[in-house]
Amino acid sequence: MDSRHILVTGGCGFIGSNFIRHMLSTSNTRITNMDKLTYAGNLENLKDLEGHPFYTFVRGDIADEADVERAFKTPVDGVINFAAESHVDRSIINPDAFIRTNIYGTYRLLEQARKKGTARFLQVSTDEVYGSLGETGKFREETPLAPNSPYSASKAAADMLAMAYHKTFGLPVIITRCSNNYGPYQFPEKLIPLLVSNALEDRDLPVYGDGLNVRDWIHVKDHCAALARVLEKGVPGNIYNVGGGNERTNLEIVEIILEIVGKPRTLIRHVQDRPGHDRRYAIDSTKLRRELGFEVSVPFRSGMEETVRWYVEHRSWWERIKTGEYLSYYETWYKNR
Ligand code: NAD
Ligand code: TDX
Repeated sequence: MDSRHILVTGGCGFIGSNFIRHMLSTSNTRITNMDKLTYAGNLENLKDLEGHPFYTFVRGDIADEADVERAFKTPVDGVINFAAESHVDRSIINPDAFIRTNIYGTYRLLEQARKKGTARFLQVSTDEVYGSLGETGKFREETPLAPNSPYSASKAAADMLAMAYHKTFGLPVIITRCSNNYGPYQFPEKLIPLLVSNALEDRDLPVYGDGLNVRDWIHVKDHCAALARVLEKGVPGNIYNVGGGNERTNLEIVEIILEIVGKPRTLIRHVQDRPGHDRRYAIDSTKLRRELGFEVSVPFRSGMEETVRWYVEHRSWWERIKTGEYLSYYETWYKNR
């Protein structure tokens, strides 16, 4: 599928920006990136691509019908929808934008793709739609949806709507559900970049509750490679789980970061737990491996060392973010914890 034209939404965020760079360096795909530039969208994440002949940026909101129509004006061969409100804690403070963007915005994209007869629609979803696991077991594609936060409920709603467009209208929808990503350009409200940047500033490292919640970490490079594979070879109407096979408690993550940056454990501060905090996520990616031949390639330890080094070397990137709106969010959320 070389020389195709893909519409990427939310490409100025963490995973979208890594994905666009991945696609432009590994294929002849032309990319239009439509992003609203919310607090999490940052043009700096793709500054190196300015003037690239295969890359176009348009500012637009997926929940705005006119913006979406404009984005589809030049025919597109496929859509990959990253655009979302993505932070669980913010969805607890105020779910409004989550409902609007994640549900209504996905609906607007699906509707336009249906009108235009778009050949592929990849909805980038999350393992959080499955809810929380106990000490054993893994999420499979057939695991019933049981989201616990406004964020994950909005993503689950979008998944169901996307699959309904496949079943009802024959739109070639594919859904991926990935576990927790880490890597460069992640907004420093998420656990790993928050801890690394706080440690570098000798600030407290907030750990929710007992710190024994488990996440399955995958390097963003592996997630992007998996998405490229699914875009090319995935079968419409299917869901593919994407996992790193790297289960770690949050406290283990804190310890690894402290060790890499050489800071003391005294920075750790246990704070009040997140309401509705999912205890454990673990993903079974057998289907992706067997049917599409995809394997993760970044070992966790070296991926973490490279990631921490990136935040050390890009201090001005996160320092510019940790001002203004960020500080008021951070203070509101952590004030009483
Ligand atoms: P992010 O918050 O870093 O980026 C989201 C991007 O979407 C930003 O550039 C933002 O400006 C844009 N956006 C928000 N609302 C928009 C709107 N209405 N119209 C157009 N653009 C809008 O998020 P991320 O971590 O890169 O996540 C990307 C996608 O992957 C999300 O759909 C998320 O649910 C999913 N996901 C994330 C993870 C993870 O660990 N980060 C894991 C699994 C799935
Ligand atoms: O300050 C913190 N302290 C802390 O203990 C923060 C921000 C988080 N945590 C805990 C909560 C979680 O158990 O760390 C874990 C990871 O938290 P987040 O980085 O907020 O990620 P999570 O809630 O697991 O959701 C992420 O993975 C799935 C992404 O933000 C979602 O977009 C994705 O769908």
